[in-house]
Amino acid sequence: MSTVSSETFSNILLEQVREGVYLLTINRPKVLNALNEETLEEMNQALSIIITDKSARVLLIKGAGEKAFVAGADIEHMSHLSPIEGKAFAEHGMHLFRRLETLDIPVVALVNGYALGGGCELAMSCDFILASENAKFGQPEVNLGITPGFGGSQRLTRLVGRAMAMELLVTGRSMSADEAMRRGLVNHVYPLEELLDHGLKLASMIAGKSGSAIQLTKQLVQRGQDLDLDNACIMESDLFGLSFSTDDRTEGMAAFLENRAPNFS
Ligand code: DAK
Repeated sequence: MSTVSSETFSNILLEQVREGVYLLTINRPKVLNALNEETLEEMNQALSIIITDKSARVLLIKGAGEKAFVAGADIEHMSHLSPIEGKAFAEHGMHLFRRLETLDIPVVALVNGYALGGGCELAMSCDFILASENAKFGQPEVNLGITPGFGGSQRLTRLVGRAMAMELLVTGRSMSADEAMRRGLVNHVYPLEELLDHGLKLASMIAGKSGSAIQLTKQLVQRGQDLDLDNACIMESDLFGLSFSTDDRTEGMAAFLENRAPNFS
């Protein structure tokens, strides 16, 4: 894989692997990529870099190594926190995950192994998930005597429904990649060694589409899901109208009428 540019941090790697395609790797394989305060901070910095790059089109997120995406919030780190520090840690993660969810570009999780607790919450903050066959998803916080703290109780419920979310949250059991796909949490499952290639192919396909249309579409899906249908459809009409003000709309329609591929700006 050739790289256009890369930024090295202590706990993550941020690479621009193709024009417009960023790959963020959580890089703490010795602790199965568990999230501590520094990792959250570095991910925040990485998002700031991506936001200022107007050519950014897609962000992929994976874990380093072959065993884990992210095995949760760092339990060693959390074991020393006071209740006030615990609240601050949860707020830090919540803010970061919400930033990911509302980023202007699609964010895709490549779940290459364990996605437990904060790892499952991170994956669920992405727009969708591709998983390897060895992936395992779960919210095992009940085993530690705590509740999910990075939005897991809310996003899991929205994604798999209340009854299944309750079962997973109160038992702490893990789901295989296949079960997660059946339950609507995962879009596709691939052999581990093929996961990144599939992620990159998908990212290239997205990067070739209209960036402005994708940005507006993400807003529609993200903001629309918490609205009633009437107001959501009004928002869709508004953003549909707004899309007619873009150069991409002029180019996309002209290309269709001239029977050629569009060249989006
Ligand atoms: N944190 C820290 N270290 C971890 C870790 C984690 N979450 N998961 C694994 N490790 C470390 C292990 O301690 C071990 O370190 P060494 O002993 O080698 O030094 C190394 O990674 C390899 O792990 P194992 O030896 O355990 O590997 P196995 O293959 O045997 O087992 C496993 C893999 C994923 C099943 C197991 O490691 C495991 O159960 N890990 C913990 C999974 C877990 O419970 N995750 C959820 C964490 S709770 C909140 C904010 C956030 C959250 C909650 C509240 N507020 C502040 C309110 C979120 C909570 C969570 O995410």
